[in-house]
Amino acid sequence: MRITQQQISEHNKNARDAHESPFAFIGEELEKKGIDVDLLINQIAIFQVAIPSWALGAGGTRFGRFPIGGEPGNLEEKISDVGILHALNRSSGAISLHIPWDIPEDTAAIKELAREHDLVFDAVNSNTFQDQDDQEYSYKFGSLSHTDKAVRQQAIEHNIEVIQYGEALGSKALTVWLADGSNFPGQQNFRKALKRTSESLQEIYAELPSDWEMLIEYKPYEPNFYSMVIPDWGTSLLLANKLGDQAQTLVDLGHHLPNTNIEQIVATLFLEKKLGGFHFNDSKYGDDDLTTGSIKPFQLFLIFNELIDGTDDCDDLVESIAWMIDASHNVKDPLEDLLQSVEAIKKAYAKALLVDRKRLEEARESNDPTGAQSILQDAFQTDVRPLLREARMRDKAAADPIGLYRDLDIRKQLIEERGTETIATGL
Ligand code: PSV
Ligand code: MN
Ligand code: MN
Repeated sequence: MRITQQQISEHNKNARDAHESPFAFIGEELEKKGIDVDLLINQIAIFQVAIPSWALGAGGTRFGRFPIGGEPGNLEEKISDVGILHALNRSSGAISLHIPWDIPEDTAAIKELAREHDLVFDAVNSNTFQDQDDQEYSYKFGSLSHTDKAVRQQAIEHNIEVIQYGEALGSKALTVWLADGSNFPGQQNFRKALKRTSESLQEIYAELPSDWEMLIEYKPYEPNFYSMVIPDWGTSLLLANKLGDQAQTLVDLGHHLPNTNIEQIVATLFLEKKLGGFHFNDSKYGDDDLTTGSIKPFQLFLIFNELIDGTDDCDDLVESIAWMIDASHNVKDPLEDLLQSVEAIKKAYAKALLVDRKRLEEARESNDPTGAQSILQDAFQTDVRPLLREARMRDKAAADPIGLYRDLDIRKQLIEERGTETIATGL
């Protein structure tokens, strides 16, 4: 299933009339403020967000799963799904693999297939939070932190194997998320567990190619509900600092306790040159993995505001961080949900680019909170949708990706191709 350039240009021809006047309006408004609109559109266009291979099916919860039909049954079909997204928005040009959920058996063929869809491979993710059929030791009581050296060794070797797969595919980062921790007070020796984790990570780090990064994710609870070995950004940063320059912290937006000031964490990590990547999603209560921007779009904007505030060159910023989605889709079509997430991320980025930084800094320096708030609100409340649409149309993507997805009845075609029984591996 592929979307043709002709389908996109026909769709765009029909969309052009309705697009022209809102685009002209915002263009004029921004030019009046001295903003170079072409430059802005270019900045929006080059921003790419990686799609996780584990979020292309209906996720479900521990209470039930409601398959959507036409789910990708193998890695080739997952790449094809991400290809559909990228053809529609030209903003999802990378895929992030979770191994062993998605083992690239023939790496050369998989790489070639991705190239045909104009996709590259983003960070590879290891999995030591589930037991696999052919595995010798269980991760029930942890992996890299386990009390038994043999279990730790098995988890270390798995991570090294994941790096090797990633190398063959052209990835440049390994993301490590550990479910290790304890469910009850007294169960685990905190100090020993952290020390063992640090030592295990050293062994993996030693195998990291020189142009790679190791991204260390943190999470306060789940699946362990009393303690996690890497519960917060402080612990992740501490481990990354011990490892060296190639180790960085990865911020998953859902991995914070309610009301945490995530933008401040982002600012601190960025200042320390230790912010390696994001897992974007949204959350009302915990690690809800909802569509990015569906609950707290202002928080997303504030995160981008910190990043842009902390850099001299936005193109460098876009290049230097691994931008990924990590969401689950219980009731929506996953492909529609992912399109919405990418759109929300790019909207937040575009709005943050509009902040009048000179005036904001003056307001801060003169202790004018009212002025500072107004400057941020002015950018946040700008309707940037025409800019994103223009960026897509210039890039030969669809003016309205979800609209075209629906017009072409892509889900129906996928169901005809793959049936209703396929279940995508992943969340
Ligand atoms: C854990 O909750 C997490 O956010 C990690 O990134 C995992 O690798 C991912 O979800 C998929 O289960
Ligand atoms: Mn995550
Ligand atoms: Mn998570």
